[in-house]
Amino acid sequence: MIRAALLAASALIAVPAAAQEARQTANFNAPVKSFGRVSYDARSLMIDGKRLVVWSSEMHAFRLPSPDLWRDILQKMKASGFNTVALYFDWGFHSPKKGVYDFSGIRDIDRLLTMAEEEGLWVMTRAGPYVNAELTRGGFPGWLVNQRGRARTDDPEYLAASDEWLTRINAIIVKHQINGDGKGNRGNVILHQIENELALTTPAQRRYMDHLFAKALADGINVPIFHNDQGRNGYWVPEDSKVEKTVPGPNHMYAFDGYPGGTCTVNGQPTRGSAAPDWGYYGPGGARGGASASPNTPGFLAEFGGGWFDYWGSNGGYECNAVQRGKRFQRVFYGTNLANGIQIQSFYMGFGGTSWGWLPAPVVFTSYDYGSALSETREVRPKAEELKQLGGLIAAVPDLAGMIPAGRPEISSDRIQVYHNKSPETDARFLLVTHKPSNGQTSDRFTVTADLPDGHYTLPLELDGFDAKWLVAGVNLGGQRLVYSTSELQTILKQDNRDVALIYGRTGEAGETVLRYASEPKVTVLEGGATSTFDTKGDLKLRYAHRGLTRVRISGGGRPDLLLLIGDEAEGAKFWRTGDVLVRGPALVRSAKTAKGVLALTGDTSEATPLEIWAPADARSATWNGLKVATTRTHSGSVTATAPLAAPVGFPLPVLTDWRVAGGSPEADPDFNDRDWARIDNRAYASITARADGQPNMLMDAYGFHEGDIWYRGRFSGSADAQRLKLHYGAGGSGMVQVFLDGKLIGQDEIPAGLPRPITTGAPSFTLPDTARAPGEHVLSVMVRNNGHNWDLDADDFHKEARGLVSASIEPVAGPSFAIPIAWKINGRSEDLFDPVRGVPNNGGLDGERRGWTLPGFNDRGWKMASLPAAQASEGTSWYRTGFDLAVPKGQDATIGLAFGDTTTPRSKVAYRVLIFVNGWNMGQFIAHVGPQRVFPIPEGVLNHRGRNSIALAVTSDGAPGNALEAVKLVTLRNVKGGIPVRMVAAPATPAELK
Ligand code: IPT
Repeated sequence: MIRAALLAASALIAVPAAAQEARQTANFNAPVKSFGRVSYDARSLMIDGKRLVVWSSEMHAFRLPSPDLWRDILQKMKASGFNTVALYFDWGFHSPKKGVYDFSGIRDIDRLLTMAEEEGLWVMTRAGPYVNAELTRGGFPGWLVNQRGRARTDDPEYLAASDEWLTRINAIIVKHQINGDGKGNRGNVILHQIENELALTTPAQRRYMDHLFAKALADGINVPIFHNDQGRNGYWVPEDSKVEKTVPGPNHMYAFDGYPGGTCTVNGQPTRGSAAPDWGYYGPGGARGGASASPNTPGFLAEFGGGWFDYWGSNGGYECNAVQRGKRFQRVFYGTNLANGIQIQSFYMGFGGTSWGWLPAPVVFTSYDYGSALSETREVRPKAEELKQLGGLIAAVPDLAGMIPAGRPEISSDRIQVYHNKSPETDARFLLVTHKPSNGQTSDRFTVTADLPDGHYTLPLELDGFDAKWLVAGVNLGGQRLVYSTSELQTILKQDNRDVALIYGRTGEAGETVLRYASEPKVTVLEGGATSTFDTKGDLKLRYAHRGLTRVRISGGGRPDLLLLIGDEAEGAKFWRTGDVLVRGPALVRSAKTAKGVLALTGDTSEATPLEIWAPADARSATWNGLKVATTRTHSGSVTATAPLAAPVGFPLPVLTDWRVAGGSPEADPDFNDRDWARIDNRAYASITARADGQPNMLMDAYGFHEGDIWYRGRFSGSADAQRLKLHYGAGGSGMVQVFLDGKLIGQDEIPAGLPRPITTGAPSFTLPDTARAPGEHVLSVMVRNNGHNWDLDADDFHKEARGLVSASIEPVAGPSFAIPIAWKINGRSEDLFDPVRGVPNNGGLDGERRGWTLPGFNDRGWKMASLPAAQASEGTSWYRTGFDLAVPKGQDATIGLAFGDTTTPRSKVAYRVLIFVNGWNMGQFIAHVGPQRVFPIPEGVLNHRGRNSIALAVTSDGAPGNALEAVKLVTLRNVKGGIPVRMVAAPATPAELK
């Protein structure tokens, strides 16, 4: 079934050019509401009474099944300038069976929240029960699809189920709240989300929301509670909003989601489809909309597009999405949000990761890279460097929190607009300079004239192509007074009795920075070129071009010494600020800690890298990743390493040989023993899919099988009427069915990708061979590959669409319509997991999975030798296994992947599909003829980087010539020196360890 809802998420919102004229959309006199250490008014969130721009991005621990690496992601987020991380939790990931929950190992949320705190990030928890997130069933557990009452309503059965989950997840979250749990536990959670984009606002939904809200409070949630509206619709605004046409709900704060700015087309080309929307102070205002829908709470985007997901059968949009919603987009769009008073912004995703195993909903394939700032391979993308600069400004200028419109400046060009905001407390200014409309791409030189706190000034500016400038003016920074700068501020630090400031601009562009002094200071250009003038107002004006790195020392004038570093953008990107230390050079700086005079730095290098450090005087020597660094002092108050930091070394990857192969569809054999299989009976039918009258309930979920492959065996008596088999089945995105009669494949059906709206069910017909008409018993064996249940985006029980067989009839081609009786049995992976350590998403119902053929310790010596590419295709499923050793050099962090066939094209000409198991972990699905993914990154911890590994591939084919496994090789996708220690995730290694 094609559903418009599946696409709704990518809809563009057309927005007229910004008017820069602020509307009164917020109640700046709203009283402060306090929740322990967290409070807010209409202007911003506050922590301990201090205003804060919440600058956040999202990660999903369940999409990285190697808990040690969660820290890597959190460190990279922090280093990229974020002060907050947003976390979804996936109910179904923790609950294989009603009443059964697991929060251990890869599901250890307590550990995740502790890590976030240790890495110095605030946390927004988004606990569902429904989350969407391109997860199978949108995060609902498999067993929930058997509930007949409507989900996401106040149906008692549904509420009881969701309470089961909430009781457990809330118990973990409350311990990590900034306000503590009242029992001595405390952490960094500052905001908590209930539900997700519930756009149906019926009375039953209202009662449901009331229930969730009351449940959160009863469970001890004591930070502000919010819900994320699907768009700026005014759904579930706080009761005291009292804005016409909005829907009140039980929330403390109102938040909404938005993904404007276009996505990559199916051709994989970025576009600049729309301008940045004014979803706040400068917007159309009115009854429905963002800040104006909830005038007493700050602008809050719980999700703002930081990329987009990609579909089965696409042309591989992730690199494109990283560009579409990448550098410049971030400056223009995120800046417009900030200017509009969106004081809480979370980018979805900051790190997308991998929808390994059976996590994905039909709308996505295995990779959930998302084009986010941190790639699936854990690379810090160039767009993350820009985020570091923007986040650096937000951290350096606390006055940005709680700003309000300050009036329209004069602009010399009508192709330019400037959002001008001020802090009511300090009068500091924020000037966001964009094209008008903001997706303009012209090159312009112009002036902006404004009454700034220190006087009336005219700023000469440039905007070259799609871009924005985030400028601050009239602001106290450390011991300095910045009158204005046409450069952007990346950071400023106070070290002992001096300030070190880093500003940057586009390469080659002229810049000027004006600082205020009591008397003329001494200006020394230490490196590069800059000129200065001093006037009677006390303004020191520096002029320079942004090229490489210019260093200027300013002393005297009644202020502490200032070292002003002026870089072009690329220079700026080389700097990392960690606490009160500034480091220049490495590809990443993770931490800087001074103890006993030793500054211990950790981080990554991707090449031989010079290192320069500005640190307070108490740091007398330095180490990098534990090794002492010999340094010399520079004339700009820093030290430089006398030798560059070492580059990572290349390392060889083994060629995958010594494959072994075995047949994997024993269920097709007419003599297969299905004694233990469940009989198809007439149990309750909870699906939204209509079925033909008189058919029993054949759906896999009804029998407790929810993920992956499902087998049916049906016995019937041969007769002249056994001419055709008609099936109706559900199998998710690019799912399939294979049909065997008496041990021989008689056909298969694959659901077309239907890009970008996945088709999820099929109704094929198969002509039965003559043998079906021979008298006696015949056995039909049917395998359905279920590529995920639908999400429930529109709260219409879409996740209850049928999976597995809906109906099957054997009938004559012509003549009276009647069906031959079939006695069916069914088998799959049950709710009692045989591998609870790897958990819910890891396994489906293949015979080889149950036998542990996926596991590193399985003994395959009895299997036949094979080599790849496979010479011959086999019908049904065949298992290929091999092992290999890795020796990634110590102290290096690499991402290694598995690549199938010709990686220069998204699709093979031959048709087959593969479930990829690495050391027993189901790391995804390769569908050769559908694509686009053919390289599968395997995280360290699942992969043993220094030792033995095993691969098991379940290859499913129709057996036609050529439809066989292509070459499989290991590839290094990223390699740096540094990283963090990663242990192997403990999990069963041999079949004997399975339950
Ligand atoms: C929004 C969801 O809240 C989130 O879970 C995810 O699905 C995201 O979209 C897309 O990746 S839904 C919305 C944009 C209508």
